[in-house]
Amino acid sequence: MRNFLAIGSYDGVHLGHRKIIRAAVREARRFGMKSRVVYFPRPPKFFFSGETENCLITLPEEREKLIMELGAGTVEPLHFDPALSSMTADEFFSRVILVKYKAGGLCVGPDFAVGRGREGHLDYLKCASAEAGIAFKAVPFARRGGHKISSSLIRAHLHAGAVEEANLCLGWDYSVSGPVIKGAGLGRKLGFPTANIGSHPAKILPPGIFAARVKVGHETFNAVLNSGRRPTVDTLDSKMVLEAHLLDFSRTIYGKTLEVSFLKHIRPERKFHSLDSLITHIKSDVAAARKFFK
Ligand code: RBF
Ligand code: MG
Repeated sequence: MRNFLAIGSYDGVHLGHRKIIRAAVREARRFGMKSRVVYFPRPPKFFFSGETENCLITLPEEREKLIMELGAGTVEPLHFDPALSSMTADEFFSRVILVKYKAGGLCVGPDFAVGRGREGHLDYLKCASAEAGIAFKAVPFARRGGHKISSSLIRAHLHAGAVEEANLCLGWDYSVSGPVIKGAGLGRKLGFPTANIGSHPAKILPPGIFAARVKVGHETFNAVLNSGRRPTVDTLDSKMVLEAHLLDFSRTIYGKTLEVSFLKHIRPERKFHSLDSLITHIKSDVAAARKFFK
């Protein structure tokens, strides 16, 4: 069976990506083909810039799960490497799209391009598809507030701590997962024990204090998050950490995996003059989170 192929980086699987993938699923059905989604685990942009940390909206496994939830027949990674990056648009089209993925149809977003230096844009892909006798569908940008939704826009929102705006562009609540790792126990001494989450270094950690939903196994808890460098207790140049204080929760959960969904930005992190002042602010953060969840 031939495939209706959707190909892109799809980092974030945002509202624009969702339109593309749903279109591929729909077109595949219409033509009696299989919908096949191929994605670049490391977006070519980061292959070229060399960035590896604090830059992804979604890890590959998160992307695959979100894509499969949209009804894709299959999803598979294509590793963008020097060989791939040096192909011409013609080589990429014939070797990858036609031969490797046996495309009977192709569906892409408006900013997708193939070949070295991104030489083959939409017009190229449209012509190449017509010549090869396969179907072609270009899906326009999803928009919000006059802006084209893109992974870059969402990354900028996340880097600024603007998670509500990011979530509206994503169509799902931005989340970070990881095991609970042992902290110094200072949170407990302050009266606000936190689960420190060992998140993957490639994931973006939005900076600030947030109201969040935390999943532990099949249970979900309301929480307040600190995602920052703890300047009050640590040196200013210390690493970003993600810690969650779960509301109305008193168990220990070391070793368990948590999934934290960022829901509302409460305030930026600050350096306080005293621990008392930090505690006062954490109390009002907890109150703000409770109010959000009410
Ligand atoms: N640490 C800071 O240095 N500045 C802050 O503004 C700050 N805000 C926090 C808000 C909340 C809701 C929580 C749970 C923690 C916050 N922390 C802050 C981190 C705090 O210093 C940390 O939890 C303890 O040091 C234990 O790791
Ligand atoms: Mg802690």
